[in-house]
Amino acid sequence: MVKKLNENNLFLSYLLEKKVVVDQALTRYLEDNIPDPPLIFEAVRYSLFAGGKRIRPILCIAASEALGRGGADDYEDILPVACALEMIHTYSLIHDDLPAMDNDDYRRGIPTSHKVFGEDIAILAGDALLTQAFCLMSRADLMTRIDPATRLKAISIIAEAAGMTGLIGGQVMDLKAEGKQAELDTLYQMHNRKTGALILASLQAGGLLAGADPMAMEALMTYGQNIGLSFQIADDLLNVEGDMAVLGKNTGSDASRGKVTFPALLGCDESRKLARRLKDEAVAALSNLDHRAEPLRKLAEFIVNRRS
Ligand code: GRG
Repeated sequence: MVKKLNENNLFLSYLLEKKVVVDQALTRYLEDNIPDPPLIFEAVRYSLFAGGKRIRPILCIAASEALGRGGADDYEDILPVACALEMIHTYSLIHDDLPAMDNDDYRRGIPTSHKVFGEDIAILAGDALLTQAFCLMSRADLMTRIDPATRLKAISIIAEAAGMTGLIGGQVMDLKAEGKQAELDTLYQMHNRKTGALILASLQAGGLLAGADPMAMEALMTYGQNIGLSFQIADDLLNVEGDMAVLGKNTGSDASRGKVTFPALLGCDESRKLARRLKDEAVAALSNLDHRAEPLRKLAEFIVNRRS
């Protein structure tokens, strides 16, 4: 019991430490380029620093660390990509909250971007974040120890995950499925793209920058596919059973919009079991990696048990 508590505290310190590193890097990269007029910078800053958990950048860093790349120089090489992942994720949330999509008033415990800045600036803030992510990953003064072909491959993996075959395609499937019956297979496909693609890309990019061999990459990808889906199931469950005050956004919205979700299709208990099974499969995929993959194992637990 005491050992478990200590392990949990250690992991929470790990998450906090990485979040601070990512937040500092995001501030640095953003302030390298303050635009005129500053309104768009304010809108970007507002959403980027609204208290996100930084799961995707942390997964990217943890994947690289699992392969032995956890030194200070390694951080400098990985942080532009880790921060770009968070920028893309934040853009997707801003756009997802818009009246034309999910029409949400709160995100991360504060009013959504369009509620504060208006729809026009919220759309542009999302666009700016998406563009900025690719500017950041292609900056010649950063990631100087990574060979150009590897960097290009990482950018291409992330671009595909964000694009029509990934996030955007998944979002279109989600919007068009509202109010309709769907099979479990369609739900898997939709969430593998909408939520899973960027999570998988975070692990692939982290592995790639750390020089993963094919076996290690395979392990990271299997882990990524399984936690991507379990992340979405946990999110669906939080929308049914979560505490609004902890979540920082409204609950019950999926049901009222007629969204196709895992709890709607399988019930909460079965969905929870499925999330745990996927988590176990994710952890099992890392069996050939040593103790340096421990944060990834703990992250899988955190993702299915999170309250926000
Ligand atoms: C608009 C192109 C476009 C895509 C939107 C990501 C997405 C697709 C929609 C978000 C809706 C949603 C709640 C999806 C479930 C999974 C998810 C992305 C949850 C939020 O991610 P967290 O928990 O958020 O990592 P924080 O706030 O911690 O960053």
